[in-house]
Amino acid sequence: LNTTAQTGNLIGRDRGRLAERIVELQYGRQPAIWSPFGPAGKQKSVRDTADHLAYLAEAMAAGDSALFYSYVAWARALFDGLKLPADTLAGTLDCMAEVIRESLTTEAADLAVTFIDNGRAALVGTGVSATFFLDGNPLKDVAQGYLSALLKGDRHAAARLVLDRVEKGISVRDIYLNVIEPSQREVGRLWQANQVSVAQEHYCTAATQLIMSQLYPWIAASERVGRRMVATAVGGELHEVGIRMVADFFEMAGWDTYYLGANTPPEAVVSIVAERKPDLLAVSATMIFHLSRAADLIKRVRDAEAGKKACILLGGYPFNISLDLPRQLGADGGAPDAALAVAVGQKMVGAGVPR
Ligand code: B12
Repeated sequence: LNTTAQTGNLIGRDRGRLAERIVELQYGRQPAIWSPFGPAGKQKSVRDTADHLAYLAEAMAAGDSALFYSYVAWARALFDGLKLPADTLAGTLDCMAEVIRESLTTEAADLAVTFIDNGRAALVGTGVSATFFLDGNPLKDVAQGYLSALLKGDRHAAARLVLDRVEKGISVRDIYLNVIEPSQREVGRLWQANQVSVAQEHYCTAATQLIMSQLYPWIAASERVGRRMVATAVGGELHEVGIRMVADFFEMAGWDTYYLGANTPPEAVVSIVAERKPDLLAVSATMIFHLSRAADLIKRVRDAEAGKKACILLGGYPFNISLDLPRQLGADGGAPDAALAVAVGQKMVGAGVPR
């Protein structure tokens, strides 16, 4: 029996060996691209290829080829930024399909190659991703000013920009969704295009977290509604700004929130759910290769007594690519941003989602 999910799991488990073989094949085929990188470059290619396979495996495990398509689109923009020849990634996908055909049964390989071919479609077109500072954003100028201050290393100017607006009555919700979220996404895009350094991206994120803390006097002021929520990111996940925003939006809607931040071990989540008995558990995952951890966490929470009563929301980057994914992974639902997370959460808890 070869289901897509089983084949994905097989590829995920065997990705180290498959990656070695794929790189061997590709180095033989495209020596002009690869030989200048030497043995150290070859080791790095094996690691990168194992990463490609991890994304393929998770996309197959979730049964959604859009996840692999989006990853190939992302990798392509990254490779363009690094000025790697245009056919590099196409060559990797060809060798990947070939090695998978050599290694798996025809039936399983057909399933995997369908996903790979879907990914290949992301290599058509320009590959340049557009700015996150959109014209329809009412605070576009503030967002641009905020990021440009941070990229110059001036977090005080960035903080002042935001605090001035909040003092004049712009809501923290608007600052979060129209300034901080697009600015963080834009810095990611610029990093991917090789236009800002890893250090600059770290600085922007650290400064942003500091600035978010300065907004707490406006966040904690709302009337309580007698609902509890716990917010966390899955084990291994280092992205925490999004789930912190989600927790803050619930706080602003009057919920009592318990925010655990990034990289929380599943046992810790299970025990805090038992202790706090929340109405809702919000789980965040950004990296596609953490999707199976999200599914595992949800299962563990549901298997425990207190977890049966909590509604579970799942969100983050991959869930904005594939909207059915939260339910597929066992959650009660998802939402693409912090404002909608509250709307969905309130509805679910009010209605008591049947399971
Ligand atoms: C800052 C950052 C980091 C920091 C995070 C530090 C921290 N303390 O948070 C560090 C340096 C650790 C990091 C590491 C990595 N990162 Co990073 N990172 C980012 C960046 C630039 C910003 C993240 C952020 O703050 N976003 C802003 C928030 C507000 O948006 P959000 O997370 O989407 O959250 C909103 C919604 O998704 C939703 N939501 C989120 N959670 C939940 C939960 C629920 C329940 C619900 C309902 C909704 C919901 O609501 C939120 C608010 O509206 C993004 C770019 C991006 N597009 O986001 C890249 C990005 C996510 N990272 C990326 C990568 C590749 C990595 C690394 C693999 C890099 C590396 N080679 O090491 C590692 C992986 C680390 C790991 N194991 O987790 C890629 C992912 C690409 C992909 N195809 O998967 C991105 C997109 C950058 C890029 N453009 O290439 N990163």
